[in-house]
Amino acid sequence: MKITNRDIARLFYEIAAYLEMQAVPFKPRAYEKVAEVIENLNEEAGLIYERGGSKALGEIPGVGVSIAEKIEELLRTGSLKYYKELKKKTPVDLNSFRGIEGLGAKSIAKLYRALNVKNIADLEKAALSHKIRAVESFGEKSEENILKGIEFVKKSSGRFVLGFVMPLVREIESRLRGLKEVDKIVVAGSVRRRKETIGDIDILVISKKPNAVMDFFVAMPEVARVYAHGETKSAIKLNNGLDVDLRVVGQESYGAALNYFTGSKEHNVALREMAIKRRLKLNEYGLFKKKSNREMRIACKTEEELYDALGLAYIEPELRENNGEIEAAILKDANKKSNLPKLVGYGDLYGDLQIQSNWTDGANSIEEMAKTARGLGLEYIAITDHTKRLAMTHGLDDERIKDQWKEIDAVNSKFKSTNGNKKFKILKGTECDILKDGSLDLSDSVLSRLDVVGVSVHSYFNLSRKEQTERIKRAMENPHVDILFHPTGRIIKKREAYDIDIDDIIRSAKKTGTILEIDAYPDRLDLKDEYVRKCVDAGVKLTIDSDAHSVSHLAYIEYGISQARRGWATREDIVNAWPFEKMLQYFKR
Ligand code: DGT
Ligand code: CA
Ligand code: CA
Ligand code: ZN
Repeated sequence: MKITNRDIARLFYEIAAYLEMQAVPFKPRAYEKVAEVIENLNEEAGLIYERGGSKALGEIPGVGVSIAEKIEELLRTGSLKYYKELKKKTPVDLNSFRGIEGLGAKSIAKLYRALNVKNIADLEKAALSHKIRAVESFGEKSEENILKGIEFVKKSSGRFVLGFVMPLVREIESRLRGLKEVDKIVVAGSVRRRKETIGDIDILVISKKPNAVMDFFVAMPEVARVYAHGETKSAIKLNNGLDVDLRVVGQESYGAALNYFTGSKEHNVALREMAIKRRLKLNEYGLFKKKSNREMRIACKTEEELYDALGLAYIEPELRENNGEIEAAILKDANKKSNLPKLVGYGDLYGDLQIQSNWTDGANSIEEMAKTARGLGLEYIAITDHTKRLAMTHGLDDERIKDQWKEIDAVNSKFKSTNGNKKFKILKGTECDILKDGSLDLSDSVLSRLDVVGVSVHSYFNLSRKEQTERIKRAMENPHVDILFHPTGRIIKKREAYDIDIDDIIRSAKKTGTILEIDAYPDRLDLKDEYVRKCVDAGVKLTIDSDAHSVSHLAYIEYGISQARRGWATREDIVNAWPFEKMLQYFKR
């Protein structure tokens, strides 16, 4: 992760706003001034630091020792403790307001102090009741603009990255599961289909006492707004802006309701048409057959029964997009088999092949990463720190990476002695930068001594399609290169993929035996599902890696598995779902 002057400035503006909310005197203005200076520097602070260390940073006008230290911490670690602590102490999440045009951190601080506005829902309420125009330096016009901004955010960027909101989803789910009135609960909708981003959360509950469940639901502490509070259906908005729908159904229609509310809409429509062809009727209440003039419910307490009644094998939620899964699920008479793939499972991975340590921009040591990975049930990890081209991260060169090997050897030998029968291994790897011309940022002789070589693009995102594709192909042609990491470079809701000919890349991966990565980091999920499926069809092998920069990120690997499943990948397609020796043999020699 490269820290730019813009990143630094934005963080300092936020610090100023948080200090302002806490009514700290003078300091907010000081931070704002520094932010302005950094924003307008002619040279990247990262380069200044490279050249002259924190002393050179201190020579920037307005930057004292303490600020220089903060910039240094940011450049070196990618984050800032002081900022995190401030953020924790303040009940306002500035990030949640991002996207509302013209409403900067400073304005939010003002609205918080004047009107106790803590989130977008509060903001909308204040604007609708015309309280904002009364606040100093705001007017009718700004009130209108705020409402327009909220509308825009709702429409365009109202979707949430699944992996980032999943902890909250699970928290709400387990709270509801704990109620004695709840017999069964499932989170359906796009969450169950494990889409990259979700529009809202759809929860389905079976209960004989729905009122108690609903009363609890609408009174949860995170609720910012209640849209509906009924016996079978309630809907709320959480204070982070995310909507939650809750439905309560009876046991008899559980399978049909779960199927309906899981979607996708396109999958549902296609299923309903299949039902009609079989002279059946399918809706959220059940599957029905007309007999004389009565409608009879066909057994569908579970989804399995429902699919079976339609002549289909059970379809995993990740496949339900009407992209051919229904055709593939048709049961062939004799043996009741279908053409659906057996998807790679959530517990199928043996290791993780992209992990950063504190040798570069990771937060934790090699040993800490390894221990956490082992705790998650993995048998190996590869340490793949950045290389020197990524100066901001203190990328490794030919010499420093050799020093790193000594540490890996030392930690590996500890694992042997302390871990008795169950072996755990750290592989020597790299996330080697692909330079502009497709050459690599480490020498061939170093690359040849690594256990696993990953390569990736971190610069020149704007090359023409032809140049970018050729550049990456050239890197894949290097005989030491095993994996192309995060192949398209997109960051969900932040950055478009760079322009490449993906079919050409996949052909070249096939030809050179290069593995393509599914980067599991929640806002990367790169490759996307459609491309995963292209690889599966082409016989190009994949790896699923966390791209962890701290121990807490290692668990993100789950979202990569979802992505693989949505791309129809089986265990055969994923090299780190193979036994270790088989995977090693597949790497280029
Ligand atoms: P999202 O929330 O935008 O990420 O996507 P979903 O798929 O969760 O969509 P949502 O929340 O609007 O609806 C939840 C499920 O309810 C959806 O997956 C399928 C079902 N559903 C909603 N509207 C319709 C509809 O008009 N027709 C049919 N057949 N099903 C629908
Ligand atoms: Ca939904
Ligand atoms: Ca919904
Ligand atoms: Zn990277």
